[in-house]
Amino acid sequence: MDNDTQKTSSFWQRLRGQETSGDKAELENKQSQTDQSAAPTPTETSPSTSRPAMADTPAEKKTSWFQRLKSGLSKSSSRLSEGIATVFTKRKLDAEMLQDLEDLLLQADLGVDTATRITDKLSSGRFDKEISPEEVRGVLATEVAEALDPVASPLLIDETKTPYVILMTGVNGTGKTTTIGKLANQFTGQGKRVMLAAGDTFRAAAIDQLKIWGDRAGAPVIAHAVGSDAAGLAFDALKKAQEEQFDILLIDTAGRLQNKANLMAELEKIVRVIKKFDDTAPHSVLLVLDATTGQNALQQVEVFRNIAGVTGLIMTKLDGTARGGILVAIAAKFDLPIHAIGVGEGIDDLQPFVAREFAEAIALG
Ligand SMILES: Nc1nc2c(ncn2[C@@H]2O[C@H](COP(=O)(O)OP(=O)(O)O)[C@@H](O)[C@H]2O)c(=O)[nH]1
Ligand SMILES: [Mg+2]
Repeated sequence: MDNDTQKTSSFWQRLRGQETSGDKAELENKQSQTDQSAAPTPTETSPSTSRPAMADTPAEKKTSWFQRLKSGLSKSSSRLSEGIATVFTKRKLDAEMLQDLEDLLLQADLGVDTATRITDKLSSGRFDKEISPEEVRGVLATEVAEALDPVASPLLIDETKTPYVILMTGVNGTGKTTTIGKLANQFTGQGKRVMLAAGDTFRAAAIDQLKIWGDRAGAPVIAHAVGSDAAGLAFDALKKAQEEQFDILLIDTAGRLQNKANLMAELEKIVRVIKKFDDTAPHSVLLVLDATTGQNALQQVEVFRNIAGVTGLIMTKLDGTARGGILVAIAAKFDLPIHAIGVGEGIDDLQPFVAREFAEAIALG
């Protein structure tokens, strides 16, 4: 393993209890020390607000996350399981049942590729044989997990980049600012020094909202006046983050897709300015997608991939939507890593994306 790889850490690993032995030793070490050193490494901007539930044991955390994922996706999964129960009332699998199943999967936003794969799988091995709704859901879970597996990938922070620059993009209202807050909180919870840049300079409310998240997460926010140049703001923030040796800089952006040319020009300018400081930055360009928009999300990936060079996806609002299947369609269509999912408005409601868990939650309920 080369040095860079060693230094590349997954902030999910520790939370998920998959820490390397080195991390584990470090954690145990910390626990055995005195009270004062048991606290996370203090930063200049140590927050007064609460941290994520880092005190939970990884196993507890994992169970509660899976429960929350399951309850979040319950609308999607109950719609699927009720549909499957209605279709598979006869005992022997026939062409009509397969057609009905395909329609059902398409209605659930899973996408043509996955729907066809599932019906092909069923027809090849089980045609004219007895089949139960449970078996169909089992095949659904396996196929969905297979479609998601290649893209489920944690966000890796290369610690040799200081700061590691993350540009957040996406249409207005998808959850960019909220997700920045959640991510920042997880990073500061690990003792990282995080700075936020209020690059959505279009609305005063957007700047204020980021400041509130910055307070909660214990991350200073660099902001300019409303209406000022977003690229200029990104420039100042990166300069400051470099000078003051911050570990991570998260840059918020506006998402006015109504005017694609303007948005493109603005994002390009931000990237150009960032590269003047560090030609390897931005190190991650994340696209935030709102699950409730369904098929629309596919188009957004297309657009932002072209105009912003998106490196990874985060899907929000998977709590309480019946359209969670869209994530499967996106995984099948685009070869882009899916890093995390949003399952609520709270600071702890951002989970790493795990293919098998998601597949089970949506297919088995
Ligand atoms: N239920 C739910 N709401 C979310 C989630 N993420 C963001 N939101 C809400 O979506 C709305 C828009 O979020 P915001 O971060 O302002 O979006 P932005 O315009 O892309 O910055 C806010 O009311 C958030 O609280 C999520 O995972 N679940
Ligand atoms: Mg915003």
